[in-house]
Amino acid sequence: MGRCFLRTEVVLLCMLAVGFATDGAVLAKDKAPKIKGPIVEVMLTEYAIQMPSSFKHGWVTLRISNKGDALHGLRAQDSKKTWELAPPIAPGKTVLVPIQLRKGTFMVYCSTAEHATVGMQAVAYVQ
Ligand SMILES: [Cu+2]
Repeated sequence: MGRCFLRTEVVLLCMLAVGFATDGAVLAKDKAPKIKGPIVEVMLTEYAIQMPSSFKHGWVTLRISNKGDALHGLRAQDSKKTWELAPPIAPGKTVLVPIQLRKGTFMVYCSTAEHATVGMQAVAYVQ
């Protein structure tokens, strides 16, 4: 049932796979996004990610807002896989991303340039 794409980088994006499973991945602007489960606010700035650190497994909808002045994207990874949660989002824009969380520990980080190395990363614990 999982669909996988091999991106140009080292990103292996597997929808409906173990860990973060995305429902239709990132939503097109012209489509009304499906909201599943509780909405979780994720705020991206230079250079930090503000979001809760612990989650309950199951569906949540990430409301990812770029409150900064640069492009920021969002990826998650565990020891085996990387998931593209949102491609680079323009400053001032917000996207809704429904995802199904599985139990585990995930590193969440910005996919733009070297932002992760200067602080745009967080850890998400899913129980
Ligand atoms: Cu960034």
